[in-house]
Amino acid sequence: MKALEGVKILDFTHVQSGPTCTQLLAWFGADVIKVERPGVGDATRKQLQDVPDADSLYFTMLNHNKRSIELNSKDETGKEVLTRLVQECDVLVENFAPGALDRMGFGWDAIQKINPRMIMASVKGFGPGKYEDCKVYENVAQCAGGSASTTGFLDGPPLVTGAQIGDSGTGLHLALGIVTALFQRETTGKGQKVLAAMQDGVLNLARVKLRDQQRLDHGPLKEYSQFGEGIPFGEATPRAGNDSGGGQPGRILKCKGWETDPNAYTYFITQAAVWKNVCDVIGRPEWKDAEGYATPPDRLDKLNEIFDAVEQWTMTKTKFEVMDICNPLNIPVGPILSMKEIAEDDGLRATGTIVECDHPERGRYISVGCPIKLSDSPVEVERSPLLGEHTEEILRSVLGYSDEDVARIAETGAVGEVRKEAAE
Ligand code: CAO
Repeated sequence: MKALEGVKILDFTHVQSGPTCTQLLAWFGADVIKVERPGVGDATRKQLQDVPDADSLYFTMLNHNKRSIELNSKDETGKEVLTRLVQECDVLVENFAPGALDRMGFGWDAIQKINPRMIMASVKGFGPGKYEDCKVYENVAQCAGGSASTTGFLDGPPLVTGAQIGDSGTGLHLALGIVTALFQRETTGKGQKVLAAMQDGVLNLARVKLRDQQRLDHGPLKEYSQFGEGIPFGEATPRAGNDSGGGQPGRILKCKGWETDPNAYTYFITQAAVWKNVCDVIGRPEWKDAEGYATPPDRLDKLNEIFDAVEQWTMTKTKFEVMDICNPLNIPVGPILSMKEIAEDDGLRATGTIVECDHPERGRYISVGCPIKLSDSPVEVERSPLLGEHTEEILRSVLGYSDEDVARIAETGAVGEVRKEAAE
């Protein structure tokens, strides 16, 4: 028994944000039926292809445990099938450009008429307002949501981050909205609209920077390195390099081998509670009680000097040795792990966070499994579907179409390849 067993998802998502959401729901046990344009499918199937003629990793890593049906939703017969799917499913998830679903004839009013219990969940770039009609991709959201302006170094341009907080981050927000709406439906018996705007999702994740924006009204942000460097603050939350986002100062510091290994670094936090341990470890015991160093506020204007001293020590150790020495002393540190190291990490493989899948076209590939672990709802990661792999199965087993119906529908070309097989 899986947590979402029995829940049927009509998955109209594509690219990254929507597919992240429906993949999570599939891992929690929902039956996710991915609707794709006949012969074309999700555009990511053919983007960043590394194996000729095989679905790309972009696609396979975002569409595990789903079934794929080819369906032209603009064709009359396609609309008939889609109407049946809306009747059968609990949730429709989509991340089309604004207005696309209405143009198809399946906007919120139409959906409610067909199935009042249906939850309609959407990712859009922006919420209602002046930008609501814009198409949006990951980095646009990072910029519009406040992340880019607060990422990077003070003397450099705004930066986007490698973590896909606009796409995958918004997918996560949407998934929470969907299960919440399903929970409310238990009481009301009604569906509802769920909207996760990418700008809102990014801002939610960048919340601490809006906190700092308001703190600026009351004086400089003393935990930012620029305070100790005597650089005045401007009107907006500045970029803070690798400064810690919280009240405990931290930095990325070089470790042994940094000259040749781009990831020989550690994150090191001089947490107030373990200041004395930090002083002992780095060989500066005199700082434990010295005037100007003993308390956290005293140290705020000396962060560069302190972290330079810590770095002199970390440069004599590998990033893993730093971890081995600091962890028993409760000093929070973290090695900068490369994607290669993560892919080979036994611990992540043991927990199912890194998995391997077999794919008929591309062979074996590594993927990220479900990052959320439920003790009573285990996850078995299955490969992504081929385009239209389950068209016939869905027409028959989910929608209950007879042989004659399948042949009739197939004949129109509205459902792709099954046409030939069923007509024969
Ligand atoms: N059958 C028939 N038509 C279909 C179909 C199907 N099964 N599936 C999609 N289509 C049609 C849509 O109806 C739409 O047609 P119209 O423009 O005539 O209404 C068309 O395909 C293209 O859809 P789209 O506009 O969503 O796709 P795009 O490539 O032009 O834009 C994107 C992509 C991501 C910019 C846009 O979908 C968007 O802004 N989505 C919302 C925000 C979002 O999720 N962005 C992140 C994506 S991940 O980086």
